[in-house]
Amino acid sequence: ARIEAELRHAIARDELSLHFQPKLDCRTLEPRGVEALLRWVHPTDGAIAPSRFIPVAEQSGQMAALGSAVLRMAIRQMRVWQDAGTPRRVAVNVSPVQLEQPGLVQEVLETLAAHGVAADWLELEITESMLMSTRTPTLARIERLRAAGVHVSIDDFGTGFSNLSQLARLPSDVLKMDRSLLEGIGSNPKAEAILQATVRMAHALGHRVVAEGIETEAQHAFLDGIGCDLVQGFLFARPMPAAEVDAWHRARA
Ligand code: G
Ligand code: G
Ligand code: MN
Ligand code: NA
Repeated sequence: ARIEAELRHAIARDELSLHFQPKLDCRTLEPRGVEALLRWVHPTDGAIAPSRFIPVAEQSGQMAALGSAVLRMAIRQMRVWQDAGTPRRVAVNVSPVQLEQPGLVQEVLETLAAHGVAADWLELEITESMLMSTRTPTLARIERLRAAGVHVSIDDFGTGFSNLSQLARLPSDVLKMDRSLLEGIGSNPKAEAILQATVRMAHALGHRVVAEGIETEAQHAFLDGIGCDLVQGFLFARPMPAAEVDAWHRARA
């Protein structure tokens, strides 16, 4: 209840910010964009994890406002990167509550236009379970965003109950394999076979594949061997404030 009340002030008091975690080409390790991850630093309680406050926001009717604030912060940062001559694709996590808002498409496109950022620099991450349970109007909204050039990725793939054949029906461009799928690499041949089949099927259906939560060289080597496109994880870079992302890029150049 206290988190709920404090969250109402967090936006106005400027306690929210975004960190950005790089995604890299699996083969060449060239940087290929970032995922925006919300951070809340409360003035007395310190950092509060999104896994604690996002469910509270969803249950207390605050997720639409919070999601709007995240979109504005992300697109503002995209403009800063664009002006600096270092445009980066930014992936923003979107909650089911936001996708149910009839005004979402207009909001996203207007915010991009207001900041002079082209739609195809923006990616929206939507969880697998959300996409599977979604209703027709929501799917139509996602399709309109894609038609405007926004990329859509299926987040946390492998944690839901979908099978690979359902992937063909989803309005998406990118599949993000959940980090729980990577745990068997090097020890569980069946888990490895599932990863390989997932990449092959995703490619056959026209999706790029991102593996997230990579922590070891062995995981990276295996994923490279099965043709995974992009990688993201602590092995390469942690989520960081925008200025640290810039320093990270400069250090690699
Ligand atoms: O670092 P990490 O603790 O940031 O994120 C934990 C969880 O919170 C992840 O599942 C992530 O998708 C979710 N999350 C982080 N930022 C956002 C956000 O801006 N919006 C939504 N809906 N979820 C987020
Ligand atoms: O659900 P979503 O994919 O949006 O969540 C991203 C979450 O994964 C964030 O909490 C982020 O901090 C975390 N994360 C990113 N890379 C790694 C990693 O290599 N290992 C672990 N354990 N978590 C990671
Ligand atoms: Mn995500
Ligand atoms: Na995930």
